[in-house]
Amino acid sequence: MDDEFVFYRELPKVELHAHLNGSVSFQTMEKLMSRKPHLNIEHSMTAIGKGQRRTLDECFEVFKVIHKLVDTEEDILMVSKDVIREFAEDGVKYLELRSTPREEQRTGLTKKSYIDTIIKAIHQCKNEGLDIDVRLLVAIDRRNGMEVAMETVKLAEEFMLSSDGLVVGIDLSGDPTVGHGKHFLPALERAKNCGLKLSLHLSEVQSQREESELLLNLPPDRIGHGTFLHPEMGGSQSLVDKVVKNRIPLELCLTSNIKGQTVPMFSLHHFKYWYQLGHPTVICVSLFLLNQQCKVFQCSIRLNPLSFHLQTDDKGVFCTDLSQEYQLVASTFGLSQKEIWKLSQQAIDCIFAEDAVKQQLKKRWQDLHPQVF
Ligand code: 6MZ
Repeated sequence: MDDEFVFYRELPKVELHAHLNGSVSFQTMEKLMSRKPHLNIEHSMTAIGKGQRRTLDECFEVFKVIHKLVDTEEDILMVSKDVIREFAEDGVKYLELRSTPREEQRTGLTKKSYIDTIIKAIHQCKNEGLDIDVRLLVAIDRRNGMEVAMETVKLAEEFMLSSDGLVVGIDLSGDPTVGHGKHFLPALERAKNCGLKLSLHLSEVQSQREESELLLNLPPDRIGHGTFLHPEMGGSQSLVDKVVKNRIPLELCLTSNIKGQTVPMFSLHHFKYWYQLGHPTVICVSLFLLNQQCKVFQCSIRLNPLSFHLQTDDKGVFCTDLSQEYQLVASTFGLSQKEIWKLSQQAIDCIFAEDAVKQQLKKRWQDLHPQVF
């Protein structure tokens, strides 16, 4: 193993954008497939391998296949525990999973037992001593419409009160080309008012500009993707201004955006836009002109009022992990290990768990800090 590889594995990391059923590994898929051989599902139907790409539509077809394989409490328990363990093995110290509660008449699965089972998995992982702190966001799938969205929020509210702080928020996700965000406003407002945090997929595709304007007024606590928010991608300055004014962190998922073809190549990823926006001062610009890019980045981290974080989105479907995502950003945008370290540390401030957890994580990062920088 080379030093680079070891550095990214050992880097303590925070994962805030991980869809449970998109995060199922090859090994767990094997187990699921052997439980349900009659479905005739193969790996090529559940994952997008190296060098492959799909349209976003095709990605959503993949989730439908995975959902067929994960339809009992037993499956959900196994999948959740495996996913948590794999994130822990990848050096993730704090994880926010998100998942859409489903019911399956055939197997007796209910939306409540769906969430209960994920919570059970979180507890079991903790009892097994895994070095990872896990929280859950209950997801609204926009394809299911506004009534289901409201039911989902009510369910999340109940769990927020009964789960000892494990259920912390709501995710709005699903096929971005379906439905309009305005229909979800009442549900999202209710969630916000009762203390659930909001992480919303925004401007994942270009056609969502008007919707993003509306949803940014809530405002959300974090943004998923935000690929088309900025003017160079067909968004607008007013969208960017709202994000900046409210200091809303962005969850950035590079491999997911490339494989889902919403971004044509890594070097054009909007990471770059938000990074450069972090150079509003003369100091940064002059450093940039001196071509001291490392210093510029240090500066941007200190001065940048925004946060953008690297996340996996669907590590199983897109065949990646968080260590790879960090390494990818470093190699694409020329960041040093010291800058990468700061990037991972910065994510702690954007977690939805209470302040005491933030303080514990900051202490962990301090203790794990390498001597070399
Ligand atoms: C929007 C996504 C997504 O909820 O069954 N999901 N929604 N954009 C994406 N970018 C690729 N990736 C995943 O996990 C799978 C579900 O997460 C959402 C979709 O609703 C998908 O069905 P769960 O655990």
